[in-house]
This record gives sequence, structure tokens and C-alpha cells, in this order.
Amino acid sequence: MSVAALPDLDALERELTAGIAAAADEAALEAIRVSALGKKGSVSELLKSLGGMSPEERKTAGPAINGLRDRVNAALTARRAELKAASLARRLETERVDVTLPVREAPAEAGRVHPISQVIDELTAIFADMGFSVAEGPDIEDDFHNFTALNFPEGHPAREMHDTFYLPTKEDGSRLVLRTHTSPVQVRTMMSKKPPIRVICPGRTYRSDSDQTHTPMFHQVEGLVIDKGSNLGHLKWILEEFCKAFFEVDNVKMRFRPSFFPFTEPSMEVDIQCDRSRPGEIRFGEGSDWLEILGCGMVHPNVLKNCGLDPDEYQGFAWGMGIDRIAMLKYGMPDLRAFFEADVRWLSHYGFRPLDFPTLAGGLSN
Ligand code: 2NL
Repeated sequence: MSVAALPDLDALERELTAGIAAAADEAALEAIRVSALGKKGSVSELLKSLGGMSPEERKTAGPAINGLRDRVNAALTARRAELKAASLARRLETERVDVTLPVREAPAEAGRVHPISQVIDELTAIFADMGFSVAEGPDIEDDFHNFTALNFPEGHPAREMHDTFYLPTKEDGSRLVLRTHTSPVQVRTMMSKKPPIRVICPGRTYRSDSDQTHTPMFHQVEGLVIDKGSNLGHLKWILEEFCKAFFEVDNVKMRFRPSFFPFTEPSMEVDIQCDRSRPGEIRFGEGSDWLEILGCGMVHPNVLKNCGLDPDEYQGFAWGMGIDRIAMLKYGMPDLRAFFEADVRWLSHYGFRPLDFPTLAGGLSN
């Protein structure tokens, strides 16, 4: 029986291990594996040849060939691990993250909240804490809700005080108005809800007036409380708590001066204590200057009657203030008109971060 001469196993092993060691990537390594251990690979062919050998030959050739296969496999596995580690190291090098860089702003955070919206959110949070809800109503009103119900007599000069914007007169002679204050919202509330009533009404208001300190559209917030025993003591406490919370001071002196509004009796204007000795800066709750910030009073019995409430059963108080003005005061903005110019640069400077809404616990102006 002829003995097929075994090829030089040592030479084959040297060739394969050198190739494995030199393989530059996983694809090259795989090509070597196929050439040695694939179906027609050099080592696979040797393994197949064992079948044709005599038991004698197999005794020496078997362990030699199997040993070769095991060492080639081991070399392949080791080189594969090396290549993997090298490629991971390369990725770590190129995909390195600098955690000290500032976080890029998410699109949802790039916008800014307008100071008027911010201030409305702030005062809503303060009054909500005192049990008030928010009421809203139409910007276009009728004469009854804007004037008559509020005790402005027909043809009374007080109507002229408001520089009203009128819509074109209708066929029946009536004409709608752009509301000159947010009081009509409270009129609607009194006519549709049973006391006790505790509401604030923030919103847009309109008067034909335009100069350094007046824009034809501006914002007001009014408050209304109606109950059986509501009195000026309650009003004073509410306004004091509001001023302390809004201007973020522990104490603030307030001065109530007699005034006149058709819809309240008695009527008062309210000043708060401030310090204006530093140029370009106002501080609240200190100093010896006074600043007028709102008007208020006990709801006139005629207004209660006009809204379907019995003045012998119910009484209440109301107040009103300009939102634009208190926003300017709190956030030191010099020009009212900038509020309504929609200048993005102005907004990015004076605006507030979205999703950062004011809470009493978190500090309103964060
Ligand atoms: C001011 C003064 C004020 C009211 C508004 C009011 C509303 C109803 C009844 C009675 Cl329904 N009063 N509102 C009362 C007093 C003053 O505003 O200077 N605003 C800028």
C-alpha cells in the first residue's frame, strides 16, 4: 500500500500563522480562515486525507494534523480579539465626547417667553394660591358690558375718558367697542355665576392713545371678590400679599388714596413704597418714595344690581392694574413700545426661558 507523503506540516503552519499575524482587518483574517479551514481549505483537505490512511499512518498523522488545526484555530481567535480591540480603540479615539462643552440648546428651549406672558403667569400663580380662578372674555364687547353695567351713565363724560375704539355703527344704531378695560369679563362672571366669586381677569385692552407711555393695545388684570361679608380689610390684605409676592420682598408699605371710578364706591388708588434714589433703578419695599400701581374699591351697588345681584345680600371689591407697567417696573424695561414691536433680539434679551414657568415655591422670576 502506497503511503501518501504528508506535506510539510511545519511549513504550512508557519505560513498560516504568519498570514494570521499579518492580517490587517477582519476580512483578511476571514480569507485566511477559509483558505485553511473552509470546505476546500488546506487544513480541511489534510483532515479529509486521514480517512484514506492506514491505522499505522493515522496514528502519527492524526495528532499532527488535529494539532495543526487546533493551533490555527487558536491563532485565528487570538488575532480576531486583537483586531477587535484595535478597532474599538480607534473608535474611542475618533468618537471622543468632550463632556466639558456646554450643552447645546434643544429647539424647544431656543424660544423665549414674552415678559407680558411671564408676568401673567406669575400673577396667576400668586392669585391662584389665594383661591382665585382666571376668567376670560371677548376683546370685542357691547356697550352694556363695557360701560352701562359698570355704572357709566348714558352720555356721561366718563365714557369719553376712555378714548374708545368703536366698530362701525350697526343698522339698529348700536355699535360694538374694543373693550377699554377687562371689567366686562367680571360683569359676565357676575351675571353667570353665583357668589362667592373670586376671579382675576388678565387680558388685552384698547384705547385710542399713543405716546411714550401709552400704546393703543395694552394689558390689564382686574380682580373681583363677591361674597356676603367681603370688605376693604380683605382687599387690603390681598393686595399686600400680591405686592410682596410679585416684587419678591418681605415687606412693602402701601398707601390707599381716595379716588373716583364710576364702578366702585368708595374708590382708591394705591401707591407702594419704593426707593428711586439710585439712577435707573427702582427698589420696592424700601426707601421713602411712592409709586402708583393700581386702582380699587368696593363694587358700586348699581353694578351689583345691573349684574343681577342683590346689594342687600352681597357686597364685594375689585381692583385693576396695568400689566405692561408692572412688567416694566419689575424687570427694568425702559420703553413700553418695545413690548409690541416683535423684535426677536429684544425678546432674546428680555424674554424668559420656556418650560421654566413661575411657581411660588420655585421663585417666580427664575
Ligand atoms: C385702574 C383701576 C379698577 C375695577 C378696576 C371693577 C370691575 C367691576 C366692578 C367694579 Cl366688574 N370694579 N374693576 C375697580 C377699581 C379700579 O381699575 O386704574 N386700572 C388700571
